[in-house]
Amino acid sequence: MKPTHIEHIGIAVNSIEEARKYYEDVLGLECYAIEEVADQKVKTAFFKVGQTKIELLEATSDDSPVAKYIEKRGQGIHHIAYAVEDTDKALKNAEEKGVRLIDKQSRKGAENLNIGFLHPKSTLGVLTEFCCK
Ligand code: CMX
Repeated sequence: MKPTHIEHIGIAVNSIEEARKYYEDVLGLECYAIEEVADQKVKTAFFKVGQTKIELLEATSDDSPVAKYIEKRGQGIHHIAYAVEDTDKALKNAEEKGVRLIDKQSRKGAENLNIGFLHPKSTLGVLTEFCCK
């Protein structure tokens, strides 16, 4: 279940409208999509950097995981998402190796990907996502 590449890096921000200025004006990247993921209580904005994407995450409610993250740690890198061939198989494989899962089964995330999270307490403090088409 080796990941093929880093699909995206999720970055928690207070405001996509404010944060995108840095990605567009300083880094020269283009925001190609803005999408709300109601299930995850976030609004997302995507920028491509080669094969990898930057995903800005803005909370859409006070109990959003991103709102809690910013409250505790401030804005910054929130998670790393690895592209895998099969998210459910990758989750099962991680669980068999003793990793605590947040998602026992994949669910739909931004861009209609099948996503699943591993708990940061089991992954050396880095919230880790698997995703596939
Ligand atoms: N990275 C690293 N550690 C994190 C973290 C993150 N993104 N989010 C929370 N933690 C840490 C907390 O700091 C806390 O550590 P301490 O106990 O040492 O203080 C611990 O994990 C538990 O956090 P919590 O705030 O007590 O618990 P939560 O109820 O916030 O749950 C988590 C944490 C990771 C289970 C929850 O945020 C979650 O389910 N995340 C996955 C879903 C998600 O983040 N969705 C948004 C992105 C959607 C997308 O990309 O589409």
